[in-house]
Amino acid sequence: MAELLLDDPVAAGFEIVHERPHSFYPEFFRKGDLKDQTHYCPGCGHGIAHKLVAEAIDELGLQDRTILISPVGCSVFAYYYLDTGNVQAAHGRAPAVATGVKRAHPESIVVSYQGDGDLAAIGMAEILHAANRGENITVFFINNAIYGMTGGQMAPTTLLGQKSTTTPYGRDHYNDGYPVKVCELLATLEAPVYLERVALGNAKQINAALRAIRKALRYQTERAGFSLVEILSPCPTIWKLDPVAAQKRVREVLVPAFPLGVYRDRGAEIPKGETLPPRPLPAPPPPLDAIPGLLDIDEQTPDPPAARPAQADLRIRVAGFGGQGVLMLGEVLAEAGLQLGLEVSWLPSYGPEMRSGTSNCHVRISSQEVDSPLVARPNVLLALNEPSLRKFLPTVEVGGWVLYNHHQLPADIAVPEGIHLLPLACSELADSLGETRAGNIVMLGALLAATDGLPIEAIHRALALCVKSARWLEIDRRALATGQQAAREALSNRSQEVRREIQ
Ligand SMILES: Cc1ncc(C[n+]2csc(CCOP(=O)(O)OP(=O)(O)O)c2C)c(N)n1
Ligand code: SF4
Ligand SMILES: [Mg+2]
Repeated sequence: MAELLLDDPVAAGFEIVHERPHSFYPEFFRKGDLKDQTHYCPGCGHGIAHKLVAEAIDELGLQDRTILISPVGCSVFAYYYLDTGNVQAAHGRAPAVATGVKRAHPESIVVSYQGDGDLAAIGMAEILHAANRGENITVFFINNAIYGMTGGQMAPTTLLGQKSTTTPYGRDHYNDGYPVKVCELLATLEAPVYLERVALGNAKQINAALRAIRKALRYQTERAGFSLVEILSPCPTIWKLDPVAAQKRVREVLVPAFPLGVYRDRGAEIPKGETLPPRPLPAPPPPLDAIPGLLDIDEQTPDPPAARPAQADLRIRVAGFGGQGVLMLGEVLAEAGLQLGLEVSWLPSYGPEMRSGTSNCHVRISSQEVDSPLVARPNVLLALNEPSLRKFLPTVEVGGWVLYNHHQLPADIAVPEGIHLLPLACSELADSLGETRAGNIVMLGALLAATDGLPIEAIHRALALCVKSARWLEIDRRALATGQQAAREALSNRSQEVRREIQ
């Protein structure tokens, strides 16, 4: 009989008046000795809040549409309990993740579930901006006035005078500021649709919490916009109280500090009989074939040349001053790699100054997938100024090439053994063409002459794509040819010298 009761009580003639929400997994698995417990301490508000959320999802029939974003905190494992879609976000970032999920799947019901450390400390920017954008998501904010998971540090909502591991003498507003009232704060914003604070201090409060949770979810189904329900919640373990005393503390200490109530309800502002206007959906994206036109891209991209190098592994560091065209030179190289059908990456790195600060970029051009865009050991260094040469020369791989923007190296710099060096006054050569700033492309021409890594046709195609002005394209083409010519001469003079030395 006992088995029959458990397996199918309806068949046994019983009427089910209350059961575990279907939005909960039938079983919660934990390992070893812990298998009969949830992750939560006895009397923890998270368990109650989970159950209310699961019940509301059931009642609204949203289980198959709901995606829960779990936080970092004691409820990090919310996905072990709620049988919905689940994503776990980095500490504080749940509203940003929820935004992405909701925008990608507008018909899903996206729930961000967060503690007070998560939402109001590290995640304050995320929640403010998601609320301010009026994202059509629902946030359940579990305020237990402490960092539970990490052992009781002060949270933004910790009360004045409350002791925590980081406020051992009690929170003092001179040092630690005042408790942050999240509902009141968000109510200063235009966009939120529904903000209510509830509590888990007794059965009556818990019932009111369920109503608020249900309403917040319903508003999302109506595309009303951003809702947040703040839930004052007991944390018996860190508060060092038994579960009953912890609930009492919610009623007698937390509620007076964080008044319960509705801080915004656009639904209530709508006259009776009318419904909330649905939040307008964003304009649909333009059709794919309209995008080149919108971005002003010439669709007649040349066909890639047939000869894709079978083996390519160029790890290039381009470095110089801001304004020397360092990043652009890297872009042209990467674009040339693309033109050859190779795998490429381009990673810029520059100081805050717009001009004359340092600037460098990492370029990889490879016949294999690029595992990392960082180039720590380049096999090509294009050093457009002396500080860059000094900084990056020691990093160049043996067998690699170093091109330096001067006709000779500084006297105190010795080229490490096995490194090919080509000093060439690229900016001066560009100057003779009437544009000092084309020194970067002169150096590119020199690189083509020195190595046979990239065919010139690919560079021409890349230049045509990267350089928008016809005047500059013309200058760059001449700069490329000048660099090639000058490098060939320099290299041939050098080999004659070497031959002479040998004779
Ligand atoms: C980026 C980052 N910073 C800090 C932490 C450490 N950390 C984990 S949980 C937590 C606070 C949790 O407190 P709360 O959000 O209030 O959740 P509760 O455990 O009280 O439910 C912190 C600071 C982390 N995991 N990641
Ligand atoms: S430490 Fe507090 S918040 Fe965390 S599970 Fe225990 S009672 Fe809940
Ligand atoms: Mg907390």
